[in-house]
Amino acid sequence: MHLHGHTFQLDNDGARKDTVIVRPGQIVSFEFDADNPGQWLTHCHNAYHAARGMMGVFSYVR
Ligand SMILES: [Cu+2]
Repeated sequence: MHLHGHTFQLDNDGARKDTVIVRPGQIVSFEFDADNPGQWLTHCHNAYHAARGMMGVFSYVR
């Protein structure tokens, strides 16, 4: 999964990134700085998955 507009840090990994592999049935949690308010696309990088709806809008206000 790819989150636009931010980088995040996985709870179990020190690297900052904007994509993470999420396997079927897996839950991934991460921490990020909410310092870029707006509407941001989040989507799967597998084009077939994205075309089938595996995308959404991540939004918040300051
Ligand atoms: Cu996918």
